[in-house]
Amino acid sequence: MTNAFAPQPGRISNSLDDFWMPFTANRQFKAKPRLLESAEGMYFTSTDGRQVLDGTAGLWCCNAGHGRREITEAVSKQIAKLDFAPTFQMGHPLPFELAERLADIAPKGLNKVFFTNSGSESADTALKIALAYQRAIGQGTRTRLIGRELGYHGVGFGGISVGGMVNNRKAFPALLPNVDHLPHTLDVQRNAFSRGLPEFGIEKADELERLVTLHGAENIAAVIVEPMSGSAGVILPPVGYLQRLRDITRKHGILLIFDEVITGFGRVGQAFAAQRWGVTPDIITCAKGLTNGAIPMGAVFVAEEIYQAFMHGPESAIEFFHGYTYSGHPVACAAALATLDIYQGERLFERSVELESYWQDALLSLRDLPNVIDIRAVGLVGGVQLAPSAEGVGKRGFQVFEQCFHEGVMVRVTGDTIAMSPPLIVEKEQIDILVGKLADSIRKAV
Ligand code: PXG
Ligand code: PLP
Repeated sequence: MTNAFAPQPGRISNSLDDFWMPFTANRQFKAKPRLLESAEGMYFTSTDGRQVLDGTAGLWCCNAGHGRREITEAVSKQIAKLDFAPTFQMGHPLPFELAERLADIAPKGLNKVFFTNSGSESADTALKIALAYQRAIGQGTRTRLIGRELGYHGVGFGGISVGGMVNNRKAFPALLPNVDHLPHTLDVQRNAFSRGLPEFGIEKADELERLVTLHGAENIAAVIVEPMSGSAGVILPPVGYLQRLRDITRKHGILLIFDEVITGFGRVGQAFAAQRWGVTPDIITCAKGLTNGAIPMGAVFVAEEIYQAFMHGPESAIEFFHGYTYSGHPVACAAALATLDIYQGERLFERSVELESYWQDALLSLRDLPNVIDIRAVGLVGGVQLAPSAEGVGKRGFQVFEQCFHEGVMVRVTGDTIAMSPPLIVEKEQIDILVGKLADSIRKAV
């Protein structure tokens, strides 16, 4: 039993034993915990009273920074006024208002919004909409889904089936049938230390033509990709790649889904990556930044034509047999509305473009440090890839991550790549601190 908390009146025990932590080395963590107790602006405070600069917006969530009073107040007011109301054959005003606000900032034409509670639920919802849409338009043979190697679409069975991170899949052999994968676009050999989008790799999109030939266009429902892969270590789309995917999917009647759970809400410079890179998919998934991480919520944006394809049959018929108890939860909606007000009032989406070149310079200054083999940065997201140590993949990365936390900055590690995505309110001096501490930690790692 580990006692990690300062004893507090009323707490039954100070043990860490009973919480089965997600995506965590539980035994290692509980032996040497990293616990956060409060947060304000760009900083967490740890349970041992240290200030920790947030280099990852929590877990890619808190784009407006922490402790935003506007969100706290909106949530408190809403929970007192209407704590819950069903949205199955009932309604309340907030999700309608929120959907309209979201449609305003989404790429043109993606103006119908289905609410979920997480990115995983958004991904599974998007896949189900795609399959049901193809049936609705008389294309019922289109049952195949195509994801991409190294893709992350959450942890539902749909998401791990189209996802391409092997550890998330390998213990679960009974995945969705009829799935295939495009190759990933990480190419350190040709693209290392690119500034912005990598020059090489557009031809990886042509693999979709090969899959169409292999499976038959008439059997493929949708392609799902992250416009920029976050979880797998910040993998950027090569120049022209997303447009090529758009051209091929359109040519063959295949829906294109962008999973923007990380890239949504200003991470790469506009509201959505689709807008930053000028490619409009048929469906967009999001979560995280939608409520600034304060209350769980996700959403799926759908093109008008897709929604309309469902609006047939008797008016009394439910058009889509899908939904979550908490779809459009009033408290989550209130959090999202307050969050959008902040994003717009403080022009935070624009800020990640304004700071982009400073951010890229700062990160690229690490290129000559020991073991740094690639640096990738766009908007306010960056990845620093280290060579694996002799002890095995991920060891060096974890050591740097732990050292960073010790030095007072929180970064994210995946394999041997350090990923960073500071809140969009970050100041240049804080970028310097973040990158400086990361540099120190890389130097200290063996
Ligand atoms: N799609 C994408 C593109 C994501 O990045 C999800 C779906 C799932 O969202 P939920 O809310 O169900 O977790 C995500 C989530 C990491 C990390 O390692 C990334 C995510 C979650 C946790 C850790 O960087 N992305
Ligand atoms: N399991 C059971 C037994 C349920 O009754 C429900 C919803 O009513 C669910 C799962 C799904 O829960 P949610 O709608 O929160 O996803």
